[in-house]
Amino acid sequence: MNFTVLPKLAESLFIEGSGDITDKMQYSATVLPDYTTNKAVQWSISDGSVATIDQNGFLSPLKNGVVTITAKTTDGSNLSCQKIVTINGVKAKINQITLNTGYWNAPFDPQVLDYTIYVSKNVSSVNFTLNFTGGTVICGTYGLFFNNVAKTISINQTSQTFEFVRSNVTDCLNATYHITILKSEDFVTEGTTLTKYIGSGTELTIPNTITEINDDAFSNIAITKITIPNTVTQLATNAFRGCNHLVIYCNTNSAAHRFAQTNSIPFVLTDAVTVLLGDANKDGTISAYDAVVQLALIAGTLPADDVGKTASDINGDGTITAYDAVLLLQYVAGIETGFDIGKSINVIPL
Ligand SMILES: [Ca+2]
Ligand SMILES: [Ca+2]
Repeated sequence: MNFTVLPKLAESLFIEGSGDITDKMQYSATVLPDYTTNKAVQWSISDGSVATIDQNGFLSPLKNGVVTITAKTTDGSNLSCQKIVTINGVKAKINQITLNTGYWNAPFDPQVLDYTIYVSKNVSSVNFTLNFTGGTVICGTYGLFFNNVAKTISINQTSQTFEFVRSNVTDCLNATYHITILKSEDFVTEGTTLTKYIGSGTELTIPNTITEINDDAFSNIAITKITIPNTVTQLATNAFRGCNHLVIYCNTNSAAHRFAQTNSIPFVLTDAVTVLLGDANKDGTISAYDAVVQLALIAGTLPADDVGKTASDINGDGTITAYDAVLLLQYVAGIETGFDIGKSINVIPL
């Protein structure tokens, strides 16, 4: 005996979600009975100039008004359900505000009305460019702005707040955006965390008041050298995103040293000591006395330090032996040894 399992069709459908909204809203459609095989629905809206709805039921108001949204089953049952939605309090939007300089505390979002922008302390004017459709945008004494046309505004004080009033948009409330321009030191901080570098230098030293460096603090700028003090104990992975020619200057075993190693960024250890190869007693000259020191190091009668040990190991095999002393004495006697005795070497104290 053969059984054929037939799909269970929807028998009823209703829309869940508010009928009175002021902002975006996601609607859902409940399809019954629960064991309906295909519960997918298709969404539509009566007036696309008032609001839009996507196929996840996500409604985005464009202006105030009344719309009817419809959910329709797609399983062949041909059921549909409608809901009347009244939209109130929609604010007119500026789609984008850009400046020719500065660092925004947050990315521009048409729904967010207040921002702070940090500019370098020697900036005397900025160009605002606004993008909007219909209506007007007026900013204080600077008057009317035109869509996508840059306007230059003087920045005379350390901190200036500009009010952009978006108005005359049909069936929308006016919106007032506030943008504060803050003249800042090149290193913008929050507490002791460095959030952004806004200067134009290419060789920088992080102030020793900084303990943390945030993601993108230096992203995509042309710095070639940065000195990071030991006070910095945390560096975010993407602090130097896109800084392709960067060399980090730091101390051995500092957070910056580990960061450079982990992220394969070239580094220079600034606490390295320069010593002449062969100068076992570190007095700046090579003499027969250095061979005496070498022998004392071998005998253990003189305490060894990393710099002296490295300077004493003429052939660089990792140990100090009588052979190293012989090479040194040959050098003192003017005999060519084939080793770089007398040349500067860098030693990192451990
Ligand atoms: Ca010496
Ligand atoms: Ca040796």
